[in-house]
Amino acid sequence: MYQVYPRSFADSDGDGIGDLRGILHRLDHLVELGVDAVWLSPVYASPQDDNGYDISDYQAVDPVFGTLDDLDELIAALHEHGIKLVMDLVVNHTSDEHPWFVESRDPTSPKRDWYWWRPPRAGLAAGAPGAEPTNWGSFFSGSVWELDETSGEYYLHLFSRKQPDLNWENEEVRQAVYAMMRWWLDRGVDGFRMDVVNVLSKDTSLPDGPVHGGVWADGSASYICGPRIHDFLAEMHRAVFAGRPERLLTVGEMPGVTIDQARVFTDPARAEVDMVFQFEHVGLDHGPGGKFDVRPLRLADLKASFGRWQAGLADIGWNSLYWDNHDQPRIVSRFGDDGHFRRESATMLATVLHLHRGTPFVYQGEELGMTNAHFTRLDQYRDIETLRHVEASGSLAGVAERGRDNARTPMQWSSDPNAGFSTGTPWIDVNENFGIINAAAERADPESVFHHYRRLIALRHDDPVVALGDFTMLLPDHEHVYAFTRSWDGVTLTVLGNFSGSLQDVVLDHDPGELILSNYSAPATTLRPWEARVHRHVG
Ligand code: ISL
Repeated sequence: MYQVYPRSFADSDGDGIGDLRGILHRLDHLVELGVDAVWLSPVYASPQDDNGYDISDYQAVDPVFGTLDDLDELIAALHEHGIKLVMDLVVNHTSDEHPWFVESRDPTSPKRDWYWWRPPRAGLAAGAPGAEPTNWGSFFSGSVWELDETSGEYYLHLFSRKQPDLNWENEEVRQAVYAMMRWWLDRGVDGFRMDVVNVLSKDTSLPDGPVHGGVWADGSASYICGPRIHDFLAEMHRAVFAGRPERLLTVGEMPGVTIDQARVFTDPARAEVDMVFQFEHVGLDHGPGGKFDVRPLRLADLKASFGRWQAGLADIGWNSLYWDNHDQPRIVSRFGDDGHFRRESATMLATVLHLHRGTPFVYQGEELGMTNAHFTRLDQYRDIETLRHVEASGSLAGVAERGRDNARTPMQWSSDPNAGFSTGTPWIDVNENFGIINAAAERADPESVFHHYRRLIALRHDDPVVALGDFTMLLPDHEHVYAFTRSWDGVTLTVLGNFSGSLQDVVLDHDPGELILSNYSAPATTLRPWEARVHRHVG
């Protein structure tokens, strides 16, 4: 599955912002790569406070991205190539400019209950310090509560103040969302990636949370996998997906989800979602201060984490596999070496991830080995999470390593001006390295990151052991080498990845068989810097 972040993919009309016709012009790239499905980040009508994750009309395309006709054309064109289209479903919150919320601001409106409106804390006046109904902090810094002066009540927003949370306790809210989802399926889309879908159900008593330092508390115990989440997802499945003849796909984005919960969410017998995006492996290099508190990764921790998820979802459920998306820094800069060994480390990381059991996701540009932005000035950043964090903390520490804009610089198509992304001024700076790292150069070089991704995708399509094989972790304590096997029907793949820039000797206690894929051309016994190898043994 390939994720397109439309704002940064390809701009067809020169306004500096990517759009649907831009994607249509670049379909060859996806076809050549061999992807089965595209996940399209939001293109709905939106004030763009959080780049489209703040939706003001679920059934319209934002003019910045094009029209509904363009989207129909994109769906048809993808389908002609056998590629499915999965839309982003953002229904924990709407935009504050959505007509539902505009109506809800009136305390006498029937839509008042569609959102979480609460009076100030008992004994305190609206707007007084500490008068917020709970002490919870927002994902984007500050309180989760915003005061509406007109009614003197607060509304809940786990994300920005322009993203009020819908009240999923309200039956009409749920039915309105399901109707909207059916409308998209009837239009031909093949499923949904569901934004923060495990926070839909809140503890309605809204208790205060523990303070771990800083002003605002952690309210997550009241909304991560809350009391009615399984009921809601099962109901959604019955109302939207059950009985449809098409093969549809759902993946729920679930920060804080545990393996035990993921087994329940993805148990086919329960019919909730097909897979979840879990966050454990992308939190291993966070310090106690959170994502901007940068710590080095210990490879043994990564292996322990993935190993637990592989074992935990082996018999029931299914894993998603990802390094990158529009919220994460670039993996080659994060766990690899984006300097001298960029090609080697990007291809090694891809090999290790893609040969796990589960459905791999490729985020646009990952297949080119695109790197972090390496921005140096605050005025280069656009992301609301980053800007709010810098405002609240007064510091840029960790932002260059962890800011979400690392993933959001324009797709590097060629060495033309603006990397061939736009003829106008891009909404965010193009990474300075586009002259060297770009799709045209990658396609021309048979040993490139792009062609390695293509080979990994082809291997998954051609050899059933990749999709179906059992997973066994080897060398769990080795500090630099990631090693595992996959077995199915008498075939065993052995996968080795060197997570270091130095030579590593590996002793295996089985014959790994023929070398079928590697990121080095000449054979050798010792693993070279960032080398990846896939061996295949039959019998
Ligand atoms: O990006 C993050 C890392 O700090 C997460 O906290 C992220 O906000 C969380 O994973 C939820 O992400 C999704 O919902 C957000 C949106 O900003 C993200 O882009 C989206 O992927 C609110 O809709």
